[in-house]
Amino acid sequence: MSHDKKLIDLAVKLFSIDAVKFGEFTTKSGIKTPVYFDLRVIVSYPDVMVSISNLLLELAMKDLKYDHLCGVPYTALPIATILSVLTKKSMLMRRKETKAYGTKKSIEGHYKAGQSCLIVEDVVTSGSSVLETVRDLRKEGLIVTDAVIILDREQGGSNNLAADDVQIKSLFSMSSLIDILVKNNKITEEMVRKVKNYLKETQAPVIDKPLDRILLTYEKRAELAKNGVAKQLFNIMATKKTNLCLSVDMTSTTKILDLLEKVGEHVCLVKTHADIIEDYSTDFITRLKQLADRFNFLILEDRKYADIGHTVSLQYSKGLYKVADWADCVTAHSLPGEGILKALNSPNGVNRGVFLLAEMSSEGNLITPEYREATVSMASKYPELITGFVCQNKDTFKDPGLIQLTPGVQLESSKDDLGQVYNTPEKVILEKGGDVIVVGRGIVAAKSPEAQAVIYKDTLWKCYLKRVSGKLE
Ligand code: 5BU
Repeated sequence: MSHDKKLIDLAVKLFSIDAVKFGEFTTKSGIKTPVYFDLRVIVSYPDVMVSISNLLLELAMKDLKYDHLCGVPYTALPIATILSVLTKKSMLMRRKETKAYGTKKSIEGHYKAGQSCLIVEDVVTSGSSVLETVRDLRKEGLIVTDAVIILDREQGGSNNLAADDVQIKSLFSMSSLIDILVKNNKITEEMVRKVKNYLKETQAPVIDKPLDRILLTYEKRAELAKNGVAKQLFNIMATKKTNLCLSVDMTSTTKILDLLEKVGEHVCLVKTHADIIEDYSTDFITRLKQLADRFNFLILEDRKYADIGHTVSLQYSKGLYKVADWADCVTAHSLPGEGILKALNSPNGVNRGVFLLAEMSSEGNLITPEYREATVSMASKYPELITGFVCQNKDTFKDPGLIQLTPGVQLESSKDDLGQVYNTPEKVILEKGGDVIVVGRGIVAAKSPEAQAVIYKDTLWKCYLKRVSGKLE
């Protein structure tokens, strides 16, 4: 049988098993479409899987050289498996989520950097799914230049991929498929017209880009936040036009309260270290809360919990400080594992949050990139509890509903005598992705803390506005 005849048979078969549907559908990204592909169903039809694999081999893969094959999860996995068996080339598998435990690898299988890998995918629309897989493979040092596809929707995918040096070869394009189907009386001329119009209208690449948190406003991010404290904090920042968190690292309650009287209106968050205060009392907390209400700021107790869950739950709610009673949010290390998050889970359903430490600002700290990633993946299981991460880099996490709290900031880059490293507001907001910026001694130790707080507030806010305008240069 000729290749053309085989393609016609396959197209008709895909239509008959509802892998290709016509009508009115809405895609994941909310776009209306008259044609819908769902190739997941092919696993129920071994004959279809065999014809697809053979045709990919004969038409798309003939001239390609590669050491490994990798299917884009998940629909293409069975096809990649068959192709691996037929070509006797080894297969690699990409995990969608990096494991928090065990090998932590995103690519499974045996390979060496410098080897090449061919991508197998079912349907390409914008090309973004293929690109995700390509990026992970390239991160491992694998060379990826080609992808074979069952169906190209002709909506910008091949251009997007070519821009990233990936060439695609597909069995069908949207046009060739509807051509076959109309000739075989499966769809009407009217439907062909509809599909062609739709293709014309959706020619601009419709890349399903994840929302880039760095470019989103705090108002928008408040809508996306899943933790109540994060939502509140984003809203406070947007209303008060400040992303300044003041770290009141002072040992006297009078000094702290006096300072907050003066600068409360300029900050969105006040960060405490209750255990450095020499005259701590419940009266102090009452007055701190009154200031928080009057000036509309939240309170973060920077306790950096780091023990087993049981101990942390006692540290959080009992003892001298009874932090759970008054702090909107606290900081915690991920080191002990998930138990710590269970221990900090909102007491009696009160609105509380946790900033997990994913990185530190101090020189020579022992946090590794793997630890940082595992911290973020641990947090993803507690979306309602996690307010954000204390971290130093924008790549640490993507979720626009979470807050990047960045300490180690002064107007000039410098260091203190005990390992603290300071970056400038421009650097932490524009380059490093900081959302809420922690300033301690930069304000507290200034001659006029009030005047200094205004300078920090204005500088930090300008940097934020510049960042969300997208005009970084
Ligand atoms: P500074 O005076 O601006 O250096 O104060 C910074 C504050 O932030 C201080 O309270 C630290 O305990 C806190 N901090 C930090 O500096 N670096 C970190 O990585 C973390 C917290 Br986590």
